[in-house]
Amino acid sequence: MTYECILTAVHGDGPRKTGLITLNRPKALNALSDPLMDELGEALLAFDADDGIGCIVLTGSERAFAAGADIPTMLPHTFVSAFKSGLLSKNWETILQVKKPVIAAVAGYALGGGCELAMMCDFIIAADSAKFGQPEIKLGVVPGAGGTQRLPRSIGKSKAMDMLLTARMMDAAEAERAGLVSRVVAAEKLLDEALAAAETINGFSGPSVALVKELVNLAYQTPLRDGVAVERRYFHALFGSHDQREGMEAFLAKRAPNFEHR
Ligand code: CO8
Repeated sequence: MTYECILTAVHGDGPRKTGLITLNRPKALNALSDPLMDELGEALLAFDADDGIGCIVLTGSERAFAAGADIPTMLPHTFVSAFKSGLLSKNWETILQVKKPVIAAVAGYALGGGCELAMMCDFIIAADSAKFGQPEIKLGVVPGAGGTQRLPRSIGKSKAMDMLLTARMMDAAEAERAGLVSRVVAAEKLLDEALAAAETINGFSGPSVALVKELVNLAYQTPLRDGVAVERRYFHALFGSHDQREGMEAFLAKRAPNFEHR
């Protein structure tokens, strides 16, 4: 499949591979136009449906993961036209339908919708050049893809308010201290690190991986007691899988497991 605003590739040597999606509007710092978001939605769903893919890595360029939604597209809208059309692509939240892990590999700017898109991924690996921010307030608007909701859950109220109200950017070191990103690596190692993390995940049992993702996301939506109850049931359920028996037998036999993702 050929796209105009993104690039796709498949990486890895194992039986399950990694789908790599690179945002590719360099002249606009990967601003998230509707055509780009539509292509991204399509590519994410295609990798999610492909049994040969275990994990997805989403990245941008050295200079920008994405500098936000496309400002020229938004400019002419009125409240009524925004409300009636939804304003931006319906594919802004397609990423939330993906069952496989999606790792954001962020270098340079991740601003506005770019920061929101990174936060919709399952975890963020940052280059030391990464800069995160929600500068919508400077444009006379507010975030529209979850920034006011996911940022406080990720880094706490005080830092989130600071970033959202002052529009200041957070560098990679501060983002790691605050828990927004899981690790920071030298910019030139970013993609290798993200692909290596994906490769590790690809080696595990697909059903366990998908259920871990679902359960962690559930933690944001349910009281603790209910979340733990669902976790217990999924723990029990995996004893009906081939891979539970294989994983435990392999451990006891001191050999590598041969997971069949069933
Ligand atoms: N949209 C469109 N074009 C952009 C954007 C953008 N968000 N950001 C940068 N560009 C373009 C510039 O216009 C410029 O184009 P040109 O060369 O044709 O003039 C090119 O990228 C390079 O940008 P700069 O010359 O400004 O580069 P600098 O290095 O000087 O500055 C910055 C880099 C700091 C990233 C600066 O470009 C900037 O501040 N960009 C805007 C950041 C921003 O405000 N982002 C938030 C946008 S609003 C949003 O994301 C809301 C999301 C809502 C989602 C709702 C879903 C339903």
